[in-house]
Amino acid sequence: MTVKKILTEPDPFLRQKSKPVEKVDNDLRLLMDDMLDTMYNAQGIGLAAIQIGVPKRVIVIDLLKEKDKKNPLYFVNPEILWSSKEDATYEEGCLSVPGQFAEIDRPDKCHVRYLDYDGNKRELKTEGLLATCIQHEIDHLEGILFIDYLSKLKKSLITKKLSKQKKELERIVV
Ligand code: GNR
Ligand code: NI
Repeated sequence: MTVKKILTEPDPFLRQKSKPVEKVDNDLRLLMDDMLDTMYNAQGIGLAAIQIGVPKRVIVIDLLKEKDKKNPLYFVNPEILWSSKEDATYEEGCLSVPGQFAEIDRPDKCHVRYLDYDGNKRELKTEGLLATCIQHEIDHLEGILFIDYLSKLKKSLITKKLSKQKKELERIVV
């Protein structure tokens, strides 16, 4: 169980497409455990493996509805089978886009097929925040960030701000 470093925009790694997992084995479960630790530590509700530098199609989510009661969900090779025509709007943030938030429209409901922590095939019907979060995480597997849905101007303001912050941090650390 280890808290890993979360990659932040702009980082070319975040733009790469993650590869399907061939087998859910103990090594993969160790990765999922580390992802969960990293996510809880950063107080996020979801994390994709690519955010800690591993280009595999693995997602963890915990909406943390009840305080002090963990309810982790694991999705390996998730696929969206169906999504609703109706959209929902949520204020999204991303651990890889620190300190930035924006309202994003996505389908309100979606059905996903995936493998769970034990490698069993599963399907889940989701709506609301869980549906939004799964879609946000599946986007990471394709190298997509929520800021890609904003206007060119808004997006470039955010990336400029983040690269400036990064350069300043590097200057201090090095
Ligand atoms: O912690 C997170 N909150 C969040 C809020 C609205 C929509 C999506 C998310 S996911 C985000 C964590 C993260 O960056 N996952 O990739
Ligand atoms: Ni994210």
